[in-house]
Amino acid sequence: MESARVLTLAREVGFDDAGIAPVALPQHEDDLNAWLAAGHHASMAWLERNAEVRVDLRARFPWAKSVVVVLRSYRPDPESTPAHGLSRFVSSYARGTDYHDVLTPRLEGLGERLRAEVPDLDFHAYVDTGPVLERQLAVAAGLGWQGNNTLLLNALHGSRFFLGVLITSLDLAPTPARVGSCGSCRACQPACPTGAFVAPGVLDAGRCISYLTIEHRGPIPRSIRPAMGQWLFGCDLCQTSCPFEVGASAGVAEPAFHADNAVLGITLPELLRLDDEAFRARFRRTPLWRPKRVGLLRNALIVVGNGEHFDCLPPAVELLRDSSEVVREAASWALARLFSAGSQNTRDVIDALVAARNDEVVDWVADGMDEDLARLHGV
Ligand code: B12
Ligand code: SF4
Ligand code: SF4
Repeated sequence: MESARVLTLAREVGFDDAGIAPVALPQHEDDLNAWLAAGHHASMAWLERNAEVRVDLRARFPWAKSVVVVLRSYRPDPESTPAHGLSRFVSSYARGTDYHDVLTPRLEGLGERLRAEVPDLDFHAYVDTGPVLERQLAVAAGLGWQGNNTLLLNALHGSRFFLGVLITSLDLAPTPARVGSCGSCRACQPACPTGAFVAPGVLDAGRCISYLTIEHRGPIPRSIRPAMGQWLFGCDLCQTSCPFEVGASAGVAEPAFHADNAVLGITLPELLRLDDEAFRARFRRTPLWRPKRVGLLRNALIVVGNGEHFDCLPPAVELLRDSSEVVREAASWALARLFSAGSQNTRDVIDALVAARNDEVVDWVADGMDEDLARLHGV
């Protein structure tokens, strides 16, 4: 089979672009190990596992001879993004159907189309979840270059697209590399509000809002919360600040990735009032399920504390007594940020916080509440 035929089929099944990469990337082994050794993967211990597979897929798939790398845009169609509800607080990649659910069956479908033409074909599809350096494979497949924001950039599509890899037993020639680079641009570096880039092209995931709001469990360090701004889930800033993203001309996302009003069409106070059952019913089959109720409410309370969301006062006070310590401490922080010392209504907030502080709370929650009470008292 010719590479060109594979790429035609990839477009036919619904990908915007595709290329062929080799199965081994030994040139990235040292950099990967250096990144892990520096602890830039924070609590994502799963990134330490299967290092040998990440740099050579034959360690898991001995029959592998080539990798078909595919790309599908999720750039939001402004017409489809409702201004109300939660969607303005959610990264553009996560406002619709979970991309794993959309793209994994599509990529497997591509494998079946190939098998129809090459009956003894072996293949395996990964979208995001495998021990694979997807962006490095995409560069090797000629789909673009790795930008200083660490993402794959493509002159036509910008960077707001998903990648997927189909590992195959087909002996295909890699697609020639495409020319492209960030040149002297560094716009994404200062655009990151939490200073997550330790150098251009090197991300400290532990400081990235995407990691903090989606992958991190437990309380988010207080020192970083103010910089997280109004992001409830994920963050777009190192992409929307990029000239290649702004100038991208191709690939409006498919309807499945448009903002889903049935999920996101609630207000912040309504989100804060969801109990476990209501949370499950609304978010179970969406990207926002990953941090679960505790993580998403923790994030929402940080949004509240960073904005003038005074309509969230009543549910935030109720959350001072939530069953989760993470939520209780975040509620305390949000209330102290909403009401600075001496502002109107501070009395009620102080009373609620003192009552919550008098409950039996673990040390780190008590420390946070003491700090918040001191703030409210102007000490
Ligand atoms: C873990 C992960 C994350 C982590 C870590 C991100 C990261 N940059 O690695 C977190 C949770 C933070 C994250 C966030 C996001 N992610 Co993510 N993520 C992944 C995942 C699962 C693995 C990535 C990985 O292997 N990282 C490991 C490190 C080692 O990779 P690296 O940054 O390229 O590291 C290299 C450099 O550090 C370099 N290096 C080391 N030392 C030095 C020194 C110098 C001087 C230089 C220049 C380089 C250098 O060498 C390393 C190895 O080559 C991939 C899917 C996959 N399987 O590949 C998706 C993936 C990368 N994510 C994706 C997306 C969409 C996002 C978000 C945009 C989501 C959002 N809007 O919130 C953000 C973007 C944040 C950002 N700027 O990266 C897409 C990216 C698509 C694209 N256009 O590139 C992917 C490919 C998922 C997919 N299938 O579509 N993600
Ligand atoms: S996603 Fe946001 S927090 Fe993470 S590196 Fe990009 S700009 Fe920084
Ligand atoms: S903003 Fe500039 S430096 Fe950053 S990824 Fe885009 S082109 Fe590269």
